[in-house]
Amino acid sequence: MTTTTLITVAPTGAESRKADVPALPVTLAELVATAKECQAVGAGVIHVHIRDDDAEPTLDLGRLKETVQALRAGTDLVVQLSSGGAVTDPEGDRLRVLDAEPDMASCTMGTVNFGDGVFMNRWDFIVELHTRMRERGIVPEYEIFDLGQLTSLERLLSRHGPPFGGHVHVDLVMGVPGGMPGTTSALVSCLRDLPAGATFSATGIGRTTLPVLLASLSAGGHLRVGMEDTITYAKGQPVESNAQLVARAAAFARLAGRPPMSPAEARTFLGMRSCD
Ligand code: KMH
Ligand code: ZN
Repeated sequence: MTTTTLITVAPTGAESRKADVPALPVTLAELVATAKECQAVGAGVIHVHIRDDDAEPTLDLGRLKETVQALRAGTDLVVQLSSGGAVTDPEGDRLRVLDAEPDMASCTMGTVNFGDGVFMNRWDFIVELHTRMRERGIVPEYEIFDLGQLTSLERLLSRHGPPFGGHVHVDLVMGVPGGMPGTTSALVSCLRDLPAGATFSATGIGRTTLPVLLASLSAGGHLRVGMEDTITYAKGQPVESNAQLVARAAAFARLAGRPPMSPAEARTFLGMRSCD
């Protein structure tokens, strides 16, 4: 078990609407301001979805490049772009995300029902993402929405080799309607099937945020929090900011005796080349 905790902030996502969630960061200025606040209170990695001028999700390459540059200029955070996008995004656009040259990108390990939609991740598409990331020196975060996706990860690694940097880091995304539940027992079930030597973070969607956070910490795991995953801080209390969620996660991590990693420590932990 590491003596520190990796905290990833997922500030925006592709699902909530700005009109419904005014605190959601959707412009580049809002995103960079959020990133700075979150780094100050304990985040090491930022998982990024971006929006267009109408605050709708987009995978526009020019905007993605601008976003990566602005986050690098304004923070030390590890910049992880979402290759998942929105459930409506075509595979070609999702692969093109890598052209923005982030430090990391997400790589989801299978298809899953996603609320009323379907988050499609065909095997050949997964292999393509994994392979292109390695060719370009981008570290993947393998996103796991259901138990069987860990078996797919094992198959991917055994057939197509390790990721860039050699370290396997997994994010358990729990409590999506259609995926595994956000419970301690589901998290413990996943541990059995983690690839040897892999580390994991976990995030619980909606009301499963706190149970998953506590389960992950107690199991030696790391944390992802943010308004991509929950817009309610406590019952009847909307999230005020992403930093509020990161600060709470950092406080729990300190209580658990594993304080937050700095961004530099996160880079080493994830097997990344250092930023210069
Ligand atoms: N927005 C979801 C459909 C990822 O970022 O890689 C997919 C998602 C996963 O959020
Ligand atoms: Zn995402």
